[in-house]
Amino acid sequence: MNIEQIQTHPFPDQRPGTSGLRKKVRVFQQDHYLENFVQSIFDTQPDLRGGTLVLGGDGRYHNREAIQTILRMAAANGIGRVLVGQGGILSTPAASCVIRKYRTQGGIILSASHNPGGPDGDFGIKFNTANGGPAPEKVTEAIYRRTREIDSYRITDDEGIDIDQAGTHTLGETTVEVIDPVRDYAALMRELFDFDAIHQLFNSGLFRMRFDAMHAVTGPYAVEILERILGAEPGTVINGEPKEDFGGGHPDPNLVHAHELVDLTHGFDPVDFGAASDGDGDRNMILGKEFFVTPSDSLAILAANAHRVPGYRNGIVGIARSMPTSQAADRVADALGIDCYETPTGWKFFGNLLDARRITLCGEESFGTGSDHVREKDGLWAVLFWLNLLAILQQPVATIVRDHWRRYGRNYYTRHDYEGVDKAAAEELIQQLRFSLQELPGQEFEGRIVDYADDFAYTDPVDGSVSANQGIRIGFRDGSRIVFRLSGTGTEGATLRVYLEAFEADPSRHDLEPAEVLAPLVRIADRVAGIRHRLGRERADVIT
Ligand code: VG1
Ligand code: CO
Repeated sequence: MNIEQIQTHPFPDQRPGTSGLRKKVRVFQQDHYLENFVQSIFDTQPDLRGGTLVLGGDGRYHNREAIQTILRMAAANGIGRVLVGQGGILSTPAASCVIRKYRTQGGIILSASHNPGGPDGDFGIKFNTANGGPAPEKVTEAIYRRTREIDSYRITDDEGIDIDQAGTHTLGETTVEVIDPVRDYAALMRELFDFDAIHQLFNSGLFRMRFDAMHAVTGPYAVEILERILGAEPGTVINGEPKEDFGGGHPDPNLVHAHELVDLTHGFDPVDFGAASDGDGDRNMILGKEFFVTPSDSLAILAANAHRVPGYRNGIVGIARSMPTSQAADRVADALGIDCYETPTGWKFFGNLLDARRITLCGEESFGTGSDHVREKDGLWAVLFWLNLLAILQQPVATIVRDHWRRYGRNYYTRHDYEGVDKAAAEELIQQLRFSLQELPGQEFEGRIVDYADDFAYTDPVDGSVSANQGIRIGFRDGSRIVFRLSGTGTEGATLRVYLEAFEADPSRHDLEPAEVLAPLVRIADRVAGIRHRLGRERADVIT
């Protein structure tokens, strides 16, 4: 093995966004592009030298090539040992699990999550620290600064190794262990949930579910855990074979993109329970018979019922939700007498709270739910949590949710995404909103009076770090809210997200159409921000 020092030049656009560096595959295929970013990780993370690195991805197009490149660079940079998922596969939560279980110094996850894959699709890379979680901003900023000055990287001239056979290989001084991507994760799930109760539920003959893996990474995890271990009937997992282009689909588990699953919960002989996960396995969608559970409600319901599940039997110490997530979880925290934290969008902001044991559960409106069992959101975990509750409560999903609303009130919620809009126009829209913040409080719109308007800034209660400009919040006296922010995961133009929420305490008004209840807020959002006028769009592209 020879180590080569390759000359390179900085790329200006390698600042990680909400969740790692995401770009078009073609951008990553440029000479030196991936290598520069990986070398910048190694240069800024000295603990990896002589330590252990976890490596895997969601199996999308370019995953295998990238894995080989990173292995050769790891060997050239003195990484002691690499644990790589067989076939280059590790779901995001499984990678987090492996990083923690083997007390490694961190991991590299290759994924663009729910973004489409294939030669014309997206690719991504993310560094997770030794706690198993996405690197906090001070680490991603250090990596980014390094990418701005890098002039060479180190790589071996090896062929790479066979990542399809489990076992131990060596690359120069580096040990490469190809591991079963599912085993450690499945073992962790068994510790948290009552597998016997779920097994009985599947065997009762009275319960049917479908899990849509969307041709993405959770296929092998779901088949092993749901069908093989828990005894769900074969065929419970649909679209279970991971594909490099996700079968041409958009692996985003929501009502728009997972419509095949949605259809199975409707019409003639619907299934009792439907669930789906995204490209890298960290998101989840939960459906009952003709019933959709919003991710914000799901977090609140899991929190309210956590004591029923073995892994959380002793109760939860606190909850956190990202700022745009509905305030349903806050009401549960209130009732339990525990803290509820409001953090910026992105899982990296939960890490410190989890490490400091201030919270047990956390979630985001974007179909992300998780707990202190790993440091990523976890799609299958949420599905198993729901299955455990269904097995214990012996009630339909819809009944559980309606009971919850009766007790805590209902937070009607929706998100409107304006995708691929002109970047300058979207930034201008946010800027104008910022200018108008001072004048908004006290103003009345359609009978609602603005209580506060601000640009959300977060001070981490554990390390004191401050993250400003995290989204515009407009809160009304009746508890309703509008939030505006720009996406940090897109790869084309800009995406404006508008989050709308209205609280309803009266149970006789809990069965209204969310679109109807929230229509006035949609109009107010347009009036305040000038969406149609500034972006030239009549309506949102995706409503979830
Ligand atoms: C989106 C979601 C955010 C989530 C992030 C990563 O970010 O809104 O809640 O944490 O994706 O999820 P943004 O900046 O586009 O709004 V995943 O499953 O793409 O890793
Ligand atoms: Co994801």
